Amino acid sequence: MAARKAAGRRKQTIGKGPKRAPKKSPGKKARVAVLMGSKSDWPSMQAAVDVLEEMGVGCDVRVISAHRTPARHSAFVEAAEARGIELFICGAGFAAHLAGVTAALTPLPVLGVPLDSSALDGLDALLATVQMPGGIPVATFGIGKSGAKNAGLFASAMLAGSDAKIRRALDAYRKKQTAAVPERPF
Ligand code: AIR
Repeated sequence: MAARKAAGRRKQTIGKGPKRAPKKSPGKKARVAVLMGSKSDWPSMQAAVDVLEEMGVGCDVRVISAHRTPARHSAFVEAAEARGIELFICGAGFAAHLAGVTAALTPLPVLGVPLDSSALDGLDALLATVQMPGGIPVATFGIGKSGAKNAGLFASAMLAGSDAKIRRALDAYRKKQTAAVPERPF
């Protein structure tokens, strides 16, 4: 039991550790892999993990770079489906090939999040992620944190079709969001 807990904690460690490690996912079977090209992407990609946690979706969070760690990338993606991963969320900045190469390595759905870490404010990553050649699809979201948040919500919605618990959590999320919008701006 203690060993399992420790393994769960290890799985959530990114580099030397994010500012706030995801809490709920370690106990849950990971259904979504959240990949990011660098530890420096964590402040944006945390938005996806926060949403998945709120929806009760277990996730496996990794730093994997299509350019800097290609062997880690292919090993992880090729083993993922057998481990129970059902879809990928991939966030990267600059010439962002993480989502596209992930999609090349697996038929599982890949959601791409372009990140605004370069001098081009994410326009480079957006084009690199969205402009996939026909045959290898990547569902591409908006640039940065809001794109990561929406990718987390979209992933949850994909899983909700066959999981009533996630569907209820999504309904509650929408209700709460609607109730939080004031009628007037003053
Ligand atoms: N990156 C890392 N390997 C491939 C890519 N595209 C991206 C990361 C990050 C940016 O390069 O996703 O957004 C800068 O990374 P770093 O580590 O230099 O801060």
